[in-house]
Amino acid sequence: QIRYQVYQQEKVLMNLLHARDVLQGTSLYLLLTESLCHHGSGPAVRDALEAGLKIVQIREKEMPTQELIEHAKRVREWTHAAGALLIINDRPDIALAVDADGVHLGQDDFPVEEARKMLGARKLIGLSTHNIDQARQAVRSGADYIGVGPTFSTTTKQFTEFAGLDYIKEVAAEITLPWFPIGGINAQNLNQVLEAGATRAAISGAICGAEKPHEVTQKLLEMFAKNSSPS
Ligand code: 3NM
Repeated sequence: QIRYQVYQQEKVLMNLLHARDVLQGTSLYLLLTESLCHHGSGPAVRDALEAGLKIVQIREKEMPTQELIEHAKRVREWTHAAGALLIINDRPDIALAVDADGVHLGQDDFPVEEARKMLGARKLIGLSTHNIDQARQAVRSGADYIGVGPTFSTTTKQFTEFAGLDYIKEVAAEITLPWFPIGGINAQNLNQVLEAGATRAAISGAICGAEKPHEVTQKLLEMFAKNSSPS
Protein backbone atom coordinates (compact mmCIF):
# COMPACT_ATOMS: atom_id res chain seq x y z
CA GLN A 1 0.00 0.00 0.00
CA ILE A 2 2.75 2.44 1.04
CA ARG A 3 4.84 1.49 -1.96
CA TYR A 4 1.83 2.16 -4.21
CA GLN A 5 1.32 5.59 -2.63
CA VAL A 6 5.00 6.46 -3.13
CA TYR A 7 4.71 5.31 -6.73
CA GLN A 8 1.63 7.51 -7.24
CA GLN A 9 3.40 10.49 -5.68
CA GLU A 10 6.43 9.94 -7.92
CA LYS A 11 4.16 9.80 -10.94
CA VAL A 12 2.53 13.11 -9.94
CA LEU A 13 5.96 14.68 -9.45
CA MET A 14 7.20 13.38 -12.81
CA ASN A 15 4.12 14.82 -14.52
CA LEU A 16 4.63 18.12 -12.76
CA LEU A 17 8.29 18.30 -13.75
CA HIS A 18 7.44 17.31 -17.28
CA ALA A 19 4.70 19.93 -17.65
CA ARG A 20 6.88 22.72 -16.20
CA ASP A 21 9.85 21.67 -18.38
CA VAL A 22 7.74 21.66 -21.52
CA LEU A 23 6.23 25.03 -20.60
CA GLN A 24 9.66 26.51 -19.93
CA GLY A 25 11.13 25.20 -23.16
CA THR A 26 8.31 26.11 -25.50
CA SER A 27 7.97 29.19 -27.68
CA LEU A 28 4.72 28.72 -29.58
CA TYR A 29 1.33 28.34 -27.85
CA LEU A 30 -1.80 27.57 -29.87
CA LEU A 31 -5.31 28.60 -28.83
CA LEU A 32 -7.61 26.16 -30.54
CA THR A 33 -11.12 27.39 -31.42
CA GLU A 34 -13.31 25.38 -33.77
CA SER A 35 -15.06 28.37 -35.36
CA LEU A 36 -11.74 29.92 -36.45
CA CYS A 37 -10.40 26.77 -38.07
CA HIS A 38 -10.30 26.56 -41.81
CA HIS A 39 -10.54 22.75 -41.96
CA GLY A 40 -11.97 22.06 -38.48
CA SER A 41 -10.10 22.05 -35.19
CA GLY A 42 -9.07 18.35 -35.33
CA PRO A 43 -7.06 18.62 -38.56
CA ALA A 44 -5.65 22.03 -37.49
CA VAL A 45 -4.31 20.83 -34.15
CA ARG A 46 -2.99 17.53 -35.53
CA ASP A 47 -1.18 19.45 -38.27
CA ALA A 48 0.32 21.90 -35.80
CA LEU A 49 1.41 19.11 -33.42
CA GLU A 50 3.03 17.26 -36.28
CA ALA A 51 4.98 20.42 -37.11
CA GLY A 52 6.35 20.52 -33.53
CA LEU A 53 3.83 22.51 -31.46
CA LYS A 54 4.13 21.72 -27.71
CA ILE A 55 1.22 23.57 -26.04
CA VAL A 56 -2.45 23.69 -27.01
CA GLN A 57 -5.20 25.56 -25.19
CA ILE A 58 -8.77 24.59 -25.96
CA ARG A 59 -10.70 27.87 -26.02
CA GLU A 60 -14.38 27.23 -26.66
CA LYS A 61 -16.59 29.81 -24.98
CA GLU A 62 -19.89 28.56 -26.43
CA MET A 63 -19.46 24.77 -26.60
CA PRO A 64 -21.87 22.79 -24.36
CA THR A 65 -20.07 21.04 -21.50
CA GLN A 66 -20.52 17.44 -22.65
CA GLU A 67 -19.38 18.25 -26.17
CA LEU A 68 -16.41 20.14 -24.74
CA ILE A 69 -15.41 17.13 -22.63
CA GLU A 70 -15.54 14.78 -25.62
CA HIS A 71 -13.57 17.26 -27.75
CA ALA A 72 -11.00 17.77 -24.99
CA LYS A 73 -10.55 14.00 -24.58
CA ARG A 74 -9.70 13.65 -28.28
CA VAL A 75 -7.24 16.56 -28.15
CA ARG A 76 -5.78 15.02 -24.96
CA GLU A 77 -4.95 11.84 -26.91
CA TRP A 78 -3.29 13.76 -29.72
CA THR A 79 -1.32 16.02 -27.35
CA HIS A 80 -0.16 13.03 -25.28
CA ALA A 81 1.03 11.25 -28.41
CA ALA A 82 2.99 14.38 -29.40
CA GLY A 83 4.44 14.98 -25.89
CA ALA A 84 2.55 18.29 -25.84
CA LEU A 85 0.68 20.03 -23.02
CA LEU A 86 -3.08 20.54 -23.00
CA ILE A 87 -4.60 23.57 -21.26
CA ILE A 88 -8.34 24.24 -20.91
CA ASN A 89 -9.67 27.79 -21.03
CA ASP A 90 -11.78 28.93 -18.04
CA ARG A 91 -12.76 25.48 -16.73
CA PRO A 92 -10.73 23.87 -13.91
CA ASP A 93 -13.42 21.17 -13.66
CA ILE A 94 -12.91 20.09 -17.26
CA ALA A 95 -9.12 20.27 -16.91
CA LEU A 96 -9.45 17.72 -14.07
CA ALA A 97 -12.03 15.57 -15.88
CA VAL A 98 -9.89 15.08 -18.99
CA ASP A 99 -6.52 15.08 -17.16
CA ALA A 100 -5.33 18.19 -18.97
CA ASP A 101 -2.06 19.78 -17.84
CA GLY A 102 -3.71 22.95 -16.66
CA VAL A 103 -6.16 25.75 -17.02
CA HIS A 104 -6.02 29.24 -18.49
CA LEU A 105 -7.95 31.99 -16.71
CA GLY A 106 -8.97 35.52 -17.61
CA GLN A 107 -9.04 38.48 -15.22
CA ASP A 108 -12.78 37.93 -14.61
CA ASP A 109 -12.72 34.13 -14.34
CA PHE A 110 -11.89 31.96 -11.34
CA PRO A 111 -9.21 33.70 -9.23
CA VAL A 112 -5.88 31.86 -9.49
CA GLU A 113 -5.84 31.10 -5.75
CA GLU A 114 -9.29 29.45 -5.94
CA ALA A 115 -8.35 27.44 -9.03
CA ARG A 116 -5.17 26.32 -7.24
CA LYS A 117 -7.30 24.93 -4.39
CA MET A 118 -9.16 22.79 -6.90
CA LEU A 119 -6.17 21.78 -9.02
CA GLY A 120 -3.35 21.59 -6.48
CA ALA A 121 0.30 22.01 -7.43
CA ARG A 122 -0.02 19.32 -10.10
CA LYS A 123 -1.62 21.50 -12.74
CA LEU A 124 -0.41 24.60 -14.52
CA ILE A 125 -2.41 27.80 -14.16
CA GLY A 126 -2.09 30.56 -16.75
CA LEU A 127 -3.58 34.02 -16.43
CA SER A 128 -4.33 36.68 -19.07
CA THR A 129 -2.87 40.08 -18.18
CA HIS A 130 -3.26 43.43 -19.92
CA ASN A 131 -0.97 45.74 -17.95
CA ILE A 132 2.09 45.52 -15.74
CA ASP A 133 0.11 45.74 -12.48
CA GLN A 134 -1.90 42.69 -13.50
CA ALA A 135 1.33 40.90 -14.46
CA ARG A 136 2.87 41.61 -11.03
CA GLN A 137 -0.34 40.51 -9.32
CA ALA A 138 -0.34 37.30 -11.41
CA VAL A 139 3.16 36.49 -10.14
CA ARG A 140 2.05 37.07 -6.53
CA SER A 141 -1.04 34.90 -7.02
CA GLY A 142 1.06 31.88 -7.96
CA ALA A 143 0.27 31.67 -11.68
CA ASP A 144 2.64 29.43 -13.66
CA TYR A 145 2.63 31.58 -16.78
CA ILE A 146 0.94 34.70 -18.08
CA GLY A 147 -0.59 35.95 -21.32
CA VAL A 148 0.53 39.47 -22.25
CA GLY A 149 -1.78 41.33 -24.55
CA PRO A 150 -3.46 42.31 -26.69
CA THR A 151 -0.41 43.09 -28.79
CA PHE A 152 -2.10 43.85 -32.13
CA SER A 153 -5.70 44.28 -33.18
CA THR A 154 -7.57 41.02 -33.59
CA THR A 155 -11.06 39.86 -34.43
CA THR A 156 -10.70 36.75 -32.23
CA LYS A 157 -11.56 38.72 -29.06
CA GLN A 158 -13.14 42.14 -28.53
CA PHE A 159 -10.94 44.79 -26.93
CA THR A 160 -11.24 48.53 -26.56
CA GLU A 161 -7.61 49.14 -25.56
CA PHE A 162 -4.35 47.71 -26.80
CA ALA A 163 -1.44 46.92 -24.57
CA GLY A 164 0.76 46.79 -27.67
CA LEU A 165 4.50 46.32 -27.98
CA ASP A 166 5.14 48.71 -25.07
CA TYR A 167 3.55 46.26 -22.65
CA ILE A 168 5.81 43.49 -24.00
CA LYS A 169 8.85 45.69 -23.28
CA GLU A 170 7.68 46.32 -19.70
CA VAL A 171 7.16 42.61 -19.07
CA ALA A 172 10.49 41.69 -20.68
CA ALA A 173 12.23 44.04 -18.22
CA GLU A 174 10.96 42.38 -15.04
CA ILE A 175 8.82 39.26 -15.30
CA THR A 176 10.67 35.96 -14.95
CA LEU A 177 7.70 33.56 -15.23
CA PRO A 178 7.13 32.18 -18.73
CA TRP A 179 5.03 34.78 -20.60
CA PHE A 180 3.30 34.75 -23.95
CA PRO A 181 2.42 37.85 -25.95
CA ILE A 182 -1.01 37.41 -27.52
CA GLY A 183 -3.39 39.18 -29.88
CA GLY A 184 -3.19 39.44 -33.66
CA ILE A 185 0.25 37.82 -33.87
CA ASN A 186 1.20 36.11 -37.13
CA ALA A 187 4.26 35.24 -39.23
CA GLN A 188 4.27 38.76 -40.71
CA ASN A 189 4.49 40.63 -37.40
CA LEU A 190 6.17 38.07 -35.09
CA ASN A 191 9.58 39.70 -35.55
CA GLN A 192 8.27 42.94 -33.99
CA VAL A 193 7.19 40.91 -30.95
CA LEU A 194 10.60 39.24 -30.71
CA GLU A 195 12.41 42.57 -31.16
CA ALA A 196 10.38 43.98 -28.25
CA GLY A 197 11.97 41.31 -26.02
CA ALA A 198 9.62 38.30 -26.19
CA THR A 199 10.82 34.74 -26.75
CA ARG A 200 7.35 33.21 -26.97
CA ALA A 201 3.89 33.94 -28.41
CA ALA A 202 0.32 32.64 -28.20
CA ILE A 203 -1.52 32.51 -31.50
CA SER A 204 -5.00 31.47 -32.58
CA GLY A 205 -6.35 32.78 -35.89
CA ALA A 206 -3.05 32.75 -37.79
CA ILE A 207 -2.72 28.98 -37.25
CA CYS A 208 -6.35 27.75 -36.94
CA GLY A 209 -7.50 29.84 -39.89
CA ALA A 210 -4.56 28.98 -42.14
CA GLU A 211 -5.09 27.02 -45.32
CA LYS A 212 -2.06 24.94 -44.25
CA PRO A 213 -1.64 25.00 -40.43
CA HIS A 214 1.40 22.69 -40.67
CA GLU A 215 3.30 25.12 -42.89
CA VAL A 216 2.47 28.17 -40.76
CA THR A 217 3.41 26.38 -37.53
CA GLN A 218 6.71 25.27 -39.02
CA LYS A 219 7.46 28.79 -40.24
CA LEU A 220 6.65 30.32 -36.82
CA LEU A 221 8.79 27.72 -35.01
CA GLU A 222 11.70 28.47 -37.36
CA MET A 223 11.36 32.18 -36.61
CA PHE A 224 11.54 31.52 -32.86
CA ALA A 225 14.51 29.18 -33.31
CA LYS A 226 16.41 31.87 -35.25
CA ASN A 227 15.72 34.39 -32.50
CA SER A 228 16.79 32.65 -29.25
CA SER A 229 15.61 29.91 -26.94
CA PRO A 230 12.89 30.66 -24.40
CA SER A 231 14.32 31.53 -21.00
N1 3NM B 1 -6.68 36.92 -25.45
P1 3NM B 1 -5.52 35.73 -32.30
S1 3NM B 1 -5.86 38.43 -27.30
C1 3NM B 1 -7.87 35.09 -26.63
O1 3NM B 1 -4.90 39.94 -24.86
C2 3NM B 1 -7.08 36.33 -26.62
O2 3NM B 1 -5.59 38.45 -23.45
C3 3NM B 1 -6.01 38.04 -25.66
O3 3NM B 1 -6.23 35.28 -30.96
C4 3NM B 1 -5.46 38.87 -24.58
O4 3NM B 1 -4.16 35.10 -32.31
C5 3NM B 1 -6.71 37.04 -27.75
O5 3NM B 1 -6.43 35.11 -33.36
C6 3NM B 1 -6.99 36.65 -29.17
O6 3NM B 1 -5.52 37.22 -32.35
C7 3NM B 1 -5.89 35.75 -29.70
